[in-house]
Amino acid sequence: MADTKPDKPGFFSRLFGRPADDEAKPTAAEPSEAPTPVAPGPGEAGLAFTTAVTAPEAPEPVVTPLSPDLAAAPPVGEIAGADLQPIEQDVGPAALAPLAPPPAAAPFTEPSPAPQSWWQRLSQGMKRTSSSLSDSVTGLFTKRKLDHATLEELEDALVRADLGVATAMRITEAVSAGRYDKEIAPDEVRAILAQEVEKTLAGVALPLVIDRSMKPYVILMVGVNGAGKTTTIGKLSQKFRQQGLSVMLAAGDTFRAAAIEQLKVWGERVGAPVIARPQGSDAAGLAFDALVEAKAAGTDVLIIDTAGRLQNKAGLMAELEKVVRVLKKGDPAMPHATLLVLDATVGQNALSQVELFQKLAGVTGLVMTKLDGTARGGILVALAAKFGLPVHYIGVGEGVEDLEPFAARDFARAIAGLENV
Ligand SMILES: Nc1nc2c(ncn2[C@@H]2O[C@H](COP(=O)(O)OP(=O)(O)OP(=O)(O)O)[C@@H](O)[C@H]2O)c(=O)[nH]1
Ligand SMILES: [Mg+2]
Repeated sequence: MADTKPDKPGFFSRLFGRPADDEAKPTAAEPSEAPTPVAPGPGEAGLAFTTAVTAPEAPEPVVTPLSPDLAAAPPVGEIAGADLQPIEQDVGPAALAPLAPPPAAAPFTEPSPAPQSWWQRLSQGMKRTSSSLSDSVTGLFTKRKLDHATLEELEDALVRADLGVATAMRITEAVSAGRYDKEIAPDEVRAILAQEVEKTLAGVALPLVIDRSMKPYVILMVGVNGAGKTTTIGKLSQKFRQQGLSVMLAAGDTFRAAAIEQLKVWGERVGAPVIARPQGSDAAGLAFDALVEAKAAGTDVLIIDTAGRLQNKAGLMAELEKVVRVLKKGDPAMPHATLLVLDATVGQNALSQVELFQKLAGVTGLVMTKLDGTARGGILVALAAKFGLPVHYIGVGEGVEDLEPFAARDFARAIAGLENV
């Protein structure tokens, strides 16, 4: 269909060969020079403050005959000196935490003598989920005939493990089929569990395919605070770079200075330029600038970070919608992928997060992080059954290799506590 709006010359029309409307204006008006210097991070500020507070000259020891105990006490200067150390040590790292490179330093340090395979990391990471399920199965099926009560208890255990009612019922039915009133070994139950989970997941385990002809293929990362968006961007960038793709990052979390710094650290690590603006800048404008830069540079993949947002922050919600709108004005197919990053530890809450972000930004795929250290990994199965959205990657740790494409069979066997045969 022909666009009948009058053409306005500007960045937008030069870039996309069609007119921009008012949304793109503020962006076009602002320069896109990057990276923009950002305010000193909280780590630096924290250190400076600590030094100022904790480095007074020790006062002259006061010699008074008040108490004989004082004679045994260390001089005041020593006491003050002793106090300085712990304060500086405590405050420094704590203040640096948001800025410190994520502990994902593995590829930049000496390789460990026996590097773990992905299966090892996955199965170990998911130990808490699998052992809580496995314990229920062992408890229920050891030397016991399959009866109605056992099946109900199994269903309850599966629901408690966050697998979702529909999947729990399917698994229970599969376990009972032809075995009623017979003994069934826990291992058999685990094998059926794995089979059924795999069936549920098979349709959603889809790779994220980068269309190299896009230049840039635009990926928007969304999710609530702390879900793992920025870390996942770093891990993904590393993967894309290893595939020979050029990557540009947009520090669209303009909310926090530390978030911009965190992305810059990742950008440096993986060799991806980072487009940033000072804290508080318009995120949609930044996204647009980054798009212009990525196009000009012929970049393969542009990944846009966004601020984590909570359901009650209407302003941040509106900002995300604006980012999507501005990108769509460039090309209705943009963003080519909108990845919702979900933290597995939130369990059932992940379901409402999917609904919210689907409405807000049109999620095209999921990444589930923090499957390590939680017993709630079953939520991924419930998500698959309920939404059928592609699950592209899962994360089982903070390291750069702790993110891998999602594979239904591996996940199903890991959750059931089976070996990978
Ligand atoms: N254990 C574990 N930690 C993870 C994983 N993915 C991310 N993290 C950690 O989760 C914390 C939050 O990650 P971020 O990437 O900063 O999260 P974010 O979504 O960008 O957070 P905001 O910027 O506040 O919205 C960091 O300490 C990460 O190292 C994972 O798969 N496993
Ligand atoms: Mg972040």
